[in-house]
Amino acid sequence: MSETAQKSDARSAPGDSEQDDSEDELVGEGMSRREDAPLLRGEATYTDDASAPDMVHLAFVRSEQAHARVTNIDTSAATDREGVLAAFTWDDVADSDAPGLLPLSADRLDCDPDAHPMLARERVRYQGQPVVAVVAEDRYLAADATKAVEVEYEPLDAVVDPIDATDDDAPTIFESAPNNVAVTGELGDEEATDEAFAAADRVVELDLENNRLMPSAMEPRAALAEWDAGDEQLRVEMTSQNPHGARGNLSHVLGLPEKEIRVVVPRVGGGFGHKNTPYPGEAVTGWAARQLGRPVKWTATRRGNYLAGNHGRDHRTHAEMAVDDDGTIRGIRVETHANTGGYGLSVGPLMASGYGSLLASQYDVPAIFCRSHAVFTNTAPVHSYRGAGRPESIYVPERLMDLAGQELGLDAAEIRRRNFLDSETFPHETAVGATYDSGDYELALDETLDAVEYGERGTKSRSEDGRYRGVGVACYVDSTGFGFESAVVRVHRDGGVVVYVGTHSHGQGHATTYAQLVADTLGVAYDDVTVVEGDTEKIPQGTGTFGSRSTIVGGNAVTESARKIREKACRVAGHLLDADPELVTVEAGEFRTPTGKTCSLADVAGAAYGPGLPERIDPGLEATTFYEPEATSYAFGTHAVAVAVDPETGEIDIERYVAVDDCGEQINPTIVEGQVHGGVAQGLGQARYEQTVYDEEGTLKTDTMQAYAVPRAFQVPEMETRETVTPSPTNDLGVKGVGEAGTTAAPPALVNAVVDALSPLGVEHLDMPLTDETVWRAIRDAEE
Ligand code: MCN
Repeated sequence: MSETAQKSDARSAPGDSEQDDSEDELVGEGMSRREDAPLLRGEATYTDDASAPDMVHLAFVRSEQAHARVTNIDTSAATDREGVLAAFTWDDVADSDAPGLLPLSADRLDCDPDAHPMLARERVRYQGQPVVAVVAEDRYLAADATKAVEVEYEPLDAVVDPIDATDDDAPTIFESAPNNVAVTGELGDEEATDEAFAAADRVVELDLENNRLMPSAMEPRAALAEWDAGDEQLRVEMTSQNPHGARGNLSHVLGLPEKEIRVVVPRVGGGFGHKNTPYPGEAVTGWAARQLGRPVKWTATRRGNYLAGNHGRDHRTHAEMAVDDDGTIRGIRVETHANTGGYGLSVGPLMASGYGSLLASQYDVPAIFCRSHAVFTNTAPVHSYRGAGRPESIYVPERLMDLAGQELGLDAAEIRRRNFLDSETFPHETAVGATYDSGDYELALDETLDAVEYGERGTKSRSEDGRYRGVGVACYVDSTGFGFESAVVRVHRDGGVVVYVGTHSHGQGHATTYAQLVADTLGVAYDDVTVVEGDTEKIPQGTGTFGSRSTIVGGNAVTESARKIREKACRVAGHLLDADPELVTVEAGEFRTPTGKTCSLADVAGAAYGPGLPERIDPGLEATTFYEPEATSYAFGTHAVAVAVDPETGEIDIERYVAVDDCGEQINPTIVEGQVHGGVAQGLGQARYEQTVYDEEGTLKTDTMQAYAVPRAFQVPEMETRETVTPSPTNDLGVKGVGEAGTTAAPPALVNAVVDALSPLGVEHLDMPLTDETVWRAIRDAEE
């Protein structure tokens, strides 16, 4: 490991001088995840494992039409069946006190589209949209009864491609958006960019497709809702990355005040961004429980999840880079059409922290202009998928960089090196308004080149074994640390410590990481710290887990609460031991005075909750923090891939994969490595295998796991991970996020490698996914 800076003294607190240099410090240790044992033993339970007395089951009739008017619905044959309680349509929702409309997730639109109704209202706009909700005594009866519902449609022309959708003769999906453009966003200075382009020696340009992906978490979405008429409370147990956000969404759709809704989120079997947004499924389940006065459970089928769960990416981009003959970049100009699906609103072009604001990547680019259009189509809503704007954005400069190098005869590493922001220039505001906090990009590149033995891989000619070899390099920055987070640390009377925090782990290992932070800060044993996420009744407020934010925002929040407790506990201990609190030290849960008198955290807690505290000390041993970092942290890194491409089959063999990532100080290097591994696996999935296919009528052709090629274990290569450590000055812990590093870096690294391998044939670009067939055809076309 190479460090670019000394560890910050971020975790110091009054009276802890012995702790700072302690070899026992847990932060920085690659401890195994405490979450893993029940997972490995098969003891872990999920939403679908939950049940309630008298529970009934819900299943959806989904539209098989992508665009149609709903002219008639006949549910009688379904409701006549024994065991079927109800078959709800929009008319039932309209007759209830629930608005039934999902909140829009965009804050600015150029049109006024209909909100997504929780059951179709007159019209369907994508295949899979829920039309009828059937409730029955068991899930099989419910699923069977959906087939007895008759829905008549008047089909309308459909459009699935975001550029075709803007044609004058394309079908209109929402009347207020005649050309189907939901919003056009602009970022950067167009005039300055035009001038930079006019002054540059040359311009390279590319048309890129960032392929549409379907998040494939092992656990499909699910909910179990119970309405307590006595207490007037709706309890919804569900799959979510963001329990408080889910409560807000349910409140909006169901017209219930937040205080009457409790969202409980147990273990979540993967989210990857798509369990962070409002959907009809959970809302209808909650609504039906209220209507029927019985607990209602719904679990999406895999097909239902693929049809109607948010998809990701799907950009068509025209990108240009103005560059001088010595490789100096003068400007970047981008126009992208982001498919937002029916109703969905792609975060990519809309979020300031997303798409456009990362187009400078790691480079000193004086002028950038980006115009992005979010376009409605008759496809499933598109929203966040691990990276949410970052992979779409970084792919652009990283492909342009290689193309410019190719044209100028400059090596991919060299042209990047010539344009890096200098490590001394931070904080640095880019031409698209992102303020990078810290970075040492050249160091990460050097580490990567060293690990992949870049110098020895120079030849691009066909190797003796008949395969083409190449190396791809991709550098990235990642905006991490959005919003605020709350954390309560409560010490029980017996000294047990419970942390309540508003993030929600769905595979990231927060129960381990937060316990490491609290154990160190508080000076208690790791096993004495329990971490609780996922209950809106227990946790004051929360923003959830997405955008690689939890370590920065949640981590600092729990640390700050632990610090407050430590300070107070030392005062209580000072009172108990008759000593100056400033001189009390804590280690392994024991408070010690300079004269050797000691007491335990249980003694302190007992005193804190008991009578007899001096007036200057408030009773209780609990602290709450609402934390928001000063600014966004920009994680970064460089990935490199060495490939051999077989011209006979088009098969890509990944011979080496090296990832060098910098997420500032690391709380748990093992988890960081795991996060990089998982992200790279998904990034390579996008680059090599995954492609969501709709036909022209808007029918999803890849609606099963057999048709949609998520990489399997044997298709994920060995990878070597290294790190550099550049602390973030934006937060006390000096951390940055890492959860999306792999999905951002791997696609351009792999594409760059394959294009590099095939460059002797004149290949300049290939669109993802680089399936064997795509590569084989490219070679055949080039050779011809
Ligand atoms: N970490 C650390 N030190 C740092 C940064 C992170 O030790 N400087 C560790 C922490 O242990 C933390 C983990 O890495 O538990 C991830 O932290 P962070 O980067 O803050 O990301 P989040 O916890 O906010 O997770 C979000 C991110 C996103 S956006 C998606 S999508 C995602 C992901 O993480 N989906 C996942 N990782 C996933 N992993 C699994 N297994 N399943 C998913 O669905």
